[in-house]
Amino acid sequence: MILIGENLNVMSQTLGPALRERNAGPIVEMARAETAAGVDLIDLNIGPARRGGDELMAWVVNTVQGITDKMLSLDTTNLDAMEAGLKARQGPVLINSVSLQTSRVDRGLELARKYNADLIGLLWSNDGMPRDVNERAMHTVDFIYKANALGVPNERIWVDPIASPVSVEINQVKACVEFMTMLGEIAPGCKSTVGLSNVSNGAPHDLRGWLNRTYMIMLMRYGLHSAIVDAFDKDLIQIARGRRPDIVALVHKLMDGEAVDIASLPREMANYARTVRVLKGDSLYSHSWLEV
Ligand code: THG
Repeated sequence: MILIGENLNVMSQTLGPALRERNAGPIVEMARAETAAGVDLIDLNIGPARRGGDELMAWVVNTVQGITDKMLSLDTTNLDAMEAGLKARQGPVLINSVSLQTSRVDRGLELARKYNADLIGLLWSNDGMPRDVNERAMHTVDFIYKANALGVPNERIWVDPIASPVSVEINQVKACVEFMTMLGEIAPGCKSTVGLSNVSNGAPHDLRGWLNRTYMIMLMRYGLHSAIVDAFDKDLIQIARGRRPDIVALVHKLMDGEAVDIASLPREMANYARTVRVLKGDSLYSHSWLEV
């Protein structure tokens, strides 16, 4: 599993102001901390950055690329900012992301070709969020057809089915898992990624990791290539690196519908078991899902 650290982002209470003020200290510190935490890429998330995004992205890339040898993921919807970041970058780079909207897709793909970059193909279309697994599959086929025609091969494309919060729509959570089982067939050679923390958006802060980690294991079972993650979730990194086969085995067992006596499990295992049941849609999500 390839891990993309999500923590360098403009929504952060400390890094948002640092980005706006071009205050390099906190940005460098975060990039160093994520590198030390053991992620494979660092996501540079400047948000929509409507005004001055080009200058900002170039500044962040230049601030970070001297202090880490990790691949960089440039995260913005502003394609002028994306191009400025790509120009500044010396080294491997991931475009996060190119969506399917007609006004954007050609330029995004053209940037990937021109700068020899990998890209995340975000399955967001003119109609917004895909409604189910079939729309995700159709969008994927459309996207790789366009990409190939413009000279971008499947091997450079990381498809993102767009994860949504379990507290909002369980069917969308399930659709992403089902999508992973299909991707290899509909898009041979493509990679995949998902914004894992999306699934726990709105959940109590100290409990979010249970949802993120369990969902990661469920998606990994069907070949998830990479994920955008909280770099400081130590348990998540351990699981992604294959050091918790006990947890993975339990999650797989529950995914297969095998009977498990949750009450007899140690607390950590019981928490994973209850979280699988919620993410499968077998029990209803509530903020106290670990207690029931
Ligand atoms: N797909 C792709 N890119 C993405 C997403 C995706 N980029 C943005 C997002 N989703 C992934 N990144 C984050 C970054 C932060 C958080 C969630 C996802 C987050 N932050 C905490 C919060 O908001 O409470 C804390 C913020 C902080 O202080 O750092 O949840 O789906 N391709």
